[in-house]
Amino acid sequence: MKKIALIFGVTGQDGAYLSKLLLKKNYVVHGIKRRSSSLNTQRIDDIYLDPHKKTNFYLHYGDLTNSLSVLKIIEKIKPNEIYNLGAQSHVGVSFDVPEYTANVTALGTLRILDAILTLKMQKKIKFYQAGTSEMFGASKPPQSEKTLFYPRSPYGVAKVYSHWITINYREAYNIFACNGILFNHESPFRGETFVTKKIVTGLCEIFLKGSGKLYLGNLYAKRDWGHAEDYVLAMWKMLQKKKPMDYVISSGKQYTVKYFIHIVCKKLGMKITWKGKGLNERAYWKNKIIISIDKRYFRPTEVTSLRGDSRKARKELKWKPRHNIYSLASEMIDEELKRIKT
Ligand code: NAP
Ligand code: G4F
Repeated sequence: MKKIALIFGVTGQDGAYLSKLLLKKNYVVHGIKRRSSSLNTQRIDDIYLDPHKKTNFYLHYGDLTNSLSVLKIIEKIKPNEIYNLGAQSHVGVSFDVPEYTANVTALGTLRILDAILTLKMQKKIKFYQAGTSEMFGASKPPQSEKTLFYPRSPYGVAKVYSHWITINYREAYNIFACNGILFNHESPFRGETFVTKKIVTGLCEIFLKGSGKLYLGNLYAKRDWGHAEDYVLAMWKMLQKKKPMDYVISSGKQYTVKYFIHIVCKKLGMKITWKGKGLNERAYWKNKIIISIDKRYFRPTEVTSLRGDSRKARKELKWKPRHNIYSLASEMIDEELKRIKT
């Protein structure tokens, strides 16, 4: 019998990579997509077939803000594994829509766990919760499973709720439920408003057109960036263990946003020079300003330094990333150049 997986957040970056991984592992994959006025399935269009034909990949409408829709889908699909990747996942935006972020990103998790319980499926279903390094916030690196949470955004706070409600349901009701605490991971599928993708897209367009301008916020925030393809494998590995546990997944390396710009410029062969400080800092290429600072991209409270200690996952899950920041940036640039040219 094929295993059945249900993915909340299937249309996002990780949802797309995870679906492809599970299909390769011979799962039947069901994904939940939100109703949207424009198409939101671009990342999975290549694996979605006409549902009237025989396929192992199905999409259903649903929404994490709607308990009954969550419950009915789980009852209908009867999955062996549920991956909760659904979230309002943008940290900056969470300051603009904190209540909505809490509803989806915190209570959405509770709705899934409660549905499993209500349906008495706690013995059948394994549950993965997409936790984040944003939960560490102001805590100093390196951050591990033992580091104190000190979130610095409504998004981070919502994820801390999800983390603890997952542990509580595991302990109270014996649900096989794991928290992955994943550090930043990127790919050509990354949403356009996250900083790596924004830099790659902006600089590739400027490079091809010979001019243009990119506006950014804090260039000195430090992040531990990995590749989404490596990170979804860790999610799956967590659910294959005998005992449910929580794991940090990270590269262990840390770079500034400015250094990421440097990597992209180097690969594109663009020689840039920096002038000015603070809000007046700017980058020049061929004597023209191509990067300026715009304070709208600063957050009211920032997470300045993230670097994960993933030794537990490397030992117990035998997980190791295949990519590094250079191969990641290179792949993102190649895909972006292809996209712009076509
Ligand atoms: P993403 O690209 O923003 O995808 C988020 C997914 O959640 C999308 O499919 C989105 O649907 C869906 N979603 C949003 N609101 C929903 C709702 N009300 N009901 C149902 N689905 C909803 O995020 P990602 O980068 O793939 O990340 C996956 C998960 O890991 C998220 O929970 C994120 O918070 C967490 N995480 C990400 C990182 C990272 O660096 N990427 C690190 C740690 C944790 P639409 O396509 O319709 O918007
Ligand atoms: O790319 P970012 O928006 O990612 P952030 O805030 O670290 O959050 C991402 O990673 C988390 C894991 O730690 C996930 F949980 C979360 O869902 C999301 O995927 O910003 C990275 C850094 C920040 O310090 C930000 O202030 O880049 C800085 N930055 C500078 N200029 C910018 C910009 N961020 C964005 N989005 N846009 C800018 O123009």
